[in-house]
Amino acid sequence: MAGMFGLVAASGAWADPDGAGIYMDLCASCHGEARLGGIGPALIPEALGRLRGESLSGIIANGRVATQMPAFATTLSAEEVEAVAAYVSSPLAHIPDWGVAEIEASRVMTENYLPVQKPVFEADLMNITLVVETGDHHVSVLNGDTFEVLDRFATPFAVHGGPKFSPDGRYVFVMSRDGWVQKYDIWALKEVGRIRAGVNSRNIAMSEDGRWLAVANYLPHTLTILSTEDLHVASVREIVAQDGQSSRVSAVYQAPQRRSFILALKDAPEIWEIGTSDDAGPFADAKTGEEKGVFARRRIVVDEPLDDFFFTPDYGKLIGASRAGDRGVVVDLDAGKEIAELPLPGMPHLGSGISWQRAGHDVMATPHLKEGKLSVIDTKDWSIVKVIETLGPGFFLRSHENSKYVWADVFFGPNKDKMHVIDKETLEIVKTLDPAPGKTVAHIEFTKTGKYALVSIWEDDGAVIVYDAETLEEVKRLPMRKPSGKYNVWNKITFSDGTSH
Ligand code: DHE
Repeated sequence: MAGMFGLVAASGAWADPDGAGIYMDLCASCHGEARLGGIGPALIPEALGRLRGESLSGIIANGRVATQMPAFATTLSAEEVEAVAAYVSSPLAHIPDWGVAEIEASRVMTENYLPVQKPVFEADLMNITLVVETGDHHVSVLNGDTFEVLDRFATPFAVHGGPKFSPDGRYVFVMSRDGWVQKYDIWALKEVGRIRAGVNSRNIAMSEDGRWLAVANYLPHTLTILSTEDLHVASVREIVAQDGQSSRVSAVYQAPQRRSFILALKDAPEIWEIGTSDDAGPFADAKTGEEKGVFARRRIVVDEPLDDFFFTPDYGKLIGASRAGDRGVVVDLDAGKEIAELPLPGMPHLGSGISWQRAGHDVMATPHLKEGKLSVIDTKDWSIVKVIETLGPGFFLRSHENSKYVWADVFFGPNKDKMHVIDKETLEIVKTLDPAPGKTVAHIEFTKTGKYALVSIWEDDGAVIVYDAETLEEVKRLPMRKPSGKYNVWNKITFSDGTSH
């Protein structure tokens, strides 16, 4: 690439900016000739959507701090930068093959990795808490009692969604938007290996028995199922609706009691349920018999595509968001049909929904991405219990069975630095925290017993703030690089009340 650079600099700018040509000369060696990524991320519209306000041409011209992305402003004219930006923003001419062979070929196992007989550190293994740091693509492994950082490991570029722990909490799996799945051994504090399960992926889910990890893909239109043991490919299933329509998978969820994965389909009015064991259970009972075997699929036909699911704690029902983002649709998973509708204007973010018991009733709460409010819903009769006004639209909610409070961030707008603390009984905001004026303050996780609540200052020179979850006083600030989600082993593997799944 250096030689190519010299040639270009010596001969001046390209005569007629040819984005594709410039890409091949300057970008392909890191981002791949087919734009599917290499040492740099994939440069395709599906991946670039996440830039969230950062300008693509700005990144090409000025580079990216703390990455290997150089600044091209001295090599390329403004028109040439725009031409490359336009080229990488254009859809791929064809969806690349990414089947069993390609996925298997991408697997890289860590050479010097050896399992250990016991953890290489002293700590309560159930109180380990991971912090995903998206600023420089790392995960910090915290001792949840002392908040000491036990390890900080590099992840693939742009991790999204919650990492998933094995049922015993010993291993964790992390997924990036470019479809890489990384397996990490918490006892050994070492990466075990990684594999690219999709070209552009959404999230992952662990089967109830811990044997399988499902990866929801946008590109190609598939669900990849990996063996958690050695990351081999167990299944790549194409997603085709009954009318022949191919669909992206918006998300995959684990339904532990049903021993199944539940899939939200982006482009088809169907919900899929895929079994993860042959045993009897709600999934096996509800299955129509159209397919048999461990990954048997069941289709649940709905009126329109539904996205972003909240599940009742028994995984018997889900609420999905309508495409218009103005209502929630309740689906009974056993009956396999829609049973209710709820008015939820302002784009509910049901995936962040949490549930708890209030005055003998099961309730859930969801933030809305386009309105400053939280809807609290009775999950028996699907009535709206209360709409809580907030200082702006929020993204994440969290509570814990031992806490009196729900914590809700204000992710968007001028009050993005605020964090509301809400009483679970009165549904009143009891305190609004403002720990880092002007900075985004978001996402909450509790430690195992609910004693502390951990909150992110979501900035490159950010921090995780540890609060006493009862007094709401700050206890500690741990410097972190744009910390996003935090995940406590115990809360996740026990499906703690108050965590979104
Ligand atoms: Fe997420 C979880 C979808 C944008 C950070 N996000 C999820 C999940 C889904 C989802 C389906 C649940 C997966 C799981 O944990 O298994 N996210 C979407 C979108 O559709 C949306 C709105 C648009 C998109 O770009 O895909 C979106 N998400 C974002 C962001 O812009 C965030 C704030 C920054 C980022 O990293 O991209 C973001 N999403 C997160 C985080 C979680 C998440 C931190 C895990 C939350 C948890 O506590 O479990």
